[in-house]
Amino acid sequence: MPANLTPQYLEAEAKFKQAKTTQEKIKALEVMMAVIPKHKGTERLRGQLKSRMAKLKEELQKRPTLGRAEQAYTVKREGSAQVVLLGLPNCGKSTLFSKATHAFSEVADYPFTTQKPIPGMMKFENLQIQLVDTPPIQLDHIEPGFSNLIRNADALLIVIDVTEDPIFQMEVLLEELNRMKIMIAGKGTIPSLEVGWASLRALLLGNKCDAKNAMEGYRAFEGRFKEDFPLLPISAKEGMNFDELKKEVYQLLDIIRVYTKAPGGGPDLTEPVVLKKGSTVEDVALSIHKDFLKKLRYAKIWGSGKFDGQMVKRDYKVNEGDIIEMHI
Ligand SMILES: Nc1nc2c(ncn2[C@@H]2O[C@H](COP(=O)(O)OP(=O)(O)OP(=O)(O)O)[C@@H](O)[C@H]2O)c(=O)[nH]1
Ligand SMILES: [Mg+2]
Repeated sequence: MPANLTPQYLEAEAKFKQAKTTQEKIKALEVMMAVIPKHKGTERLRGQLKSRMAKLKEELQKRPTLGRAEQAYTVKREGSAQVVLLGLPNCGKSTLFSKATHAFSEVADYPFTTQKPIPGMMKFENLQIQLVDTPPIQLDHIEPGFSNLIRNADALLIVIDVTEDPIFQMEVLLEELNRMKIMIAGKGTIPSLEVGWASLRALLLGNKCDAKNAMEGYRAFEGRFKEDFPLLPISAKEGMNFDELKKEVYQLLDIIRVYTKAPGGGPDLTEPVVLKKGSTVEDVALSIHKDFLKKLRYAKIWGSGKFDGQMVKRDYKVNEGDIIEMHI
């Protein structure tokens, strides 16, 4: 018997899939349980939802309430994505952060200047991406909450000072991430992980490339890690390669921008709809309003290698830059 899931259900399911925290997952699951059609065809699915809910609630209870240090590490997400900076003391995280976001974070020539995460917004074309400056990673001591901050991010920017044994710095970072059960991947597909592990995309930044003899350090670093990660030589101080940096961050995020327009009107190219790669016309409709998703019959699309104004179905996969006209 077919399940005949309703648009409301699918919408809640999409939210569930995108949920980052246990609370968000529970909220979405509650909606899924409330709106799922109650007939024989959904019996098994309803059972699965129920046991998923029980597991999530258990998870929530097991977690102790947040201590002060953990609270300091909770950063409210803003903009199209959250990207966390990571690096050893003095590598130039705050210099990069301040330059890229115009938000304030203290810079000093001594280590351990930054003591808690600081969010700021980086503009890239018509998007705002949140960057989070962080205290330095140190060997064998990770503040409570740091691991969650990293896990909840959409991607990482790993900052390395190329004038100070860059390969060693990267090894220390990989070791500490490993201790937190966080695997970073740059290129290719992310392998499936054991329970309790998280994976994130990372871009490696070889910083201080303006300094004397810095490029030698960068070359050695690049030689060692370029197979596995995207990397870029930068100077946070001088803003070297910042345009490239923003582009690479965008690529790392695996997102696309599409634009909507009303029949007869033009698109607003300053207001992109930001979606995960692989999203469909239905996801675009949902991002406008859930009623839209319910009523949507078809869409017309400009871009996508299609001829202009081609009619497409609800499950059509949209591409970067597409302009979509919804018909209800
Ligand atoms: N030459 C050069 N120096 C830099 C660059 N970026 C940062 N620095 C210097 O490196 C020192 C540390 O910079 P910060 O931005 O405070 O480094 P941080 O990684 O935030 O340091 P912590 O907060 O202590 O972890 C300062 O003296 C900066 O001026 C760069 O691109 N080139
Ligand atoms: Mg700092």
